[in-house]
Amino acid sequence: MENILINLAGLALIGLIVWWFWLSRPQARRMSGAGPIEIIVDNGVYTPARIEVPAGKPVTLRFVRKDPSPCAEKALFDELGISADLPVGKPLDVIVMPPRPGEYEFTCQMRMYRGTLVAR
Ligand SMILES: [Cu+2]
Repeated sequence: MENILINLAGLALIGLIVWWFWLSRPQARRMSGAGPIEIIVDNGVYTPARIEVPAGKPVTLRFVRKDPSPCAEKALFDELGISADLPVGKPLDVIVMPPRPGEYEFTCQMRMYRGTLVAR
């Protein structure tokens, strides 16, 4: 009986790990109200990395860079023609305006940090 319980616990743990690594997708963060959307820059990821915004309206993204490595120093929005230098530990507001509905990528200069604006 005890062995079965241990096996069940093991299965549950495996299920959780599978869910965590393969099945859970980052939630798109929807813009709430008119305030800036904060994006944490740390450990090689933007958090959130997928952000829903309205198309054709200016949106303020507040980058908070915690990663001091040079890799994190720029935020580039190629399709929007925006290049921002992010100071370490000091929030920087970047105003973007995706012209049409669609997905707009933003990255660091080496394209290791990657995020997506989803304009609707
Ligand atoms: Cu980089």
